[in-house]
Amino acid sequence: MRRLAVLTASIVFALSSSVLLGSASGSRTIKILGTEHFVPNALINANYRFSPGPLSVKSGESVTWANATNDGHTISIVPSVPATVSDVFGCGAPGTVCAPILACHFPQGFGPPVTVGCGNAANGELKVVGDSVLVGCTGTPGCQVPIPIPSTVTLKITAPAGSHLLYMCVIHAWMQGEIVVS
Ligand SMILES: [Cu+2]
Repeated sequence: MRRLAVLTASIVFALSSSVLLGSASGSRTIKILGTEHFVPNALINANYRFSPGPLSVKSGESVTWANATNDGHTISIVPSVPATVSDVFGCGAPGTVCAPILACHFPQGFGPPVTVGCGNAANGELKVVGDSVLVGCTGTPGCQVPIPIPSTVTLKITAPAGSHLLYMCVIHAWMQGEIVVS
C-alpha cells in the first residue's frame, strides 16, 4: 500500500484493454486484477485494474468487487479522475480528489489504524462523492496488507437513476471505473 509514495523513476503501465470495455453481460461483479513489478534503477510496472471498468446498474442493485491481487485497494467515488501521469502520482497531495479519501481511510498515514468504510460506504452503500471502501487481500496468495480486511466487498448502489458515478482506487490512482445508474 505504501509503494505509491516512493514511485519516482520511470514508469511503465501495461493497462489491460479490458478496462476500456463495458459489461455487456450484465455481470454485477467487478474483478480487481493485476500485479506490480519493480527492478531497481530500471522500471516499475503495475497493471492493477478494475475489470470491467464501466458498469451499468439499476439504482438499488448491488455490485461486488473481488480482489485477486496481493495488495489493497479502494473503491472511492470522486468528482473527477486523474487524467495524466502527473495527476496519477500526485493524487493524495492537498487539494486533489484523493486527499480527503486517504485522510478518512488512513487518519495516521498508511498503516493501522484504518477506517474501512467512509461516507455511505460505512453502511454498505455507494451514493455520492466521498463514499469509499477499503478492499483488502486477506486470503489471496502473498497478500502484503498487514491488516485483515476482506478481499471481496459488496455495495448497494443507492445513487438515483441518471447518476454517473466516477470511481477510482486512491492508492493506485490509475485504477478508474464508472458506474452508470439507470
Ligand atoms: Cu489499488
